[in-house]
Amino acid sequence: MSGAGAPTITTDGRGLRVTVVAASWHTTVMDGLVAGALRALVEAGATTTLVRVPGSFELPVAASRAVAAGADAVVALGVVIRGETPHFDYVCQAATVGLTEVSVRTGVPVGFGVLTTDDEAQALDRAGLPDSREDKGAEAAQAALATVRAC
Ligand code: DLZ
Repeated sequence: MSGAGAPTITTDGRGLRVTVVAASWHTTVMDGLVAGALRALVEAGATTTLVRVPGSFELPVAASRAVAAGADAVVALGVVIRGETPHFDYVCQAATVGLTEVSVRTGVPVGFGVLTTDDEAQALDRAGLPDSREDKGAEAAQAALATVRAC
């Protein structure tokens, strides 16, 4: 975990089936997020499935279906960059509320790895790429595993 006040958590994914649901907008950033999440899950010993959807708006339904198919945890990854239209707010709101609803309704942890940034540079800095400061894909994966173990 990174950022002010972030905890240090250890994760054990052995015996867990984890589905990564990932949007496809902003390819370079998404490549970093997906790679970081899968790396963290494999290092923790989890079994992984990757589901790609078009945009972050579609993440909640993909998460819901993953839970219905038996996932022990879901990691949701997306990038929404503020534009000059209100679309940013609608997509962010739909993804955030939808993923929260899936998690609370089903009791299955959903790691939230949806970046909502003002520009692409901010997103690249959090994407787990070689020049990034942070790896939000891996952090979302670790949070999902830790929540399974905590509950
Ligand atoms: C339409 C749209 C826009 C403008 N921006 C993004 C974005 O920055 N990130 C993202 O993941 N998706 C974006 N989308 C697509 C929507 O999430 C969705 O796929 C479409 O509205 C179709 O349902």
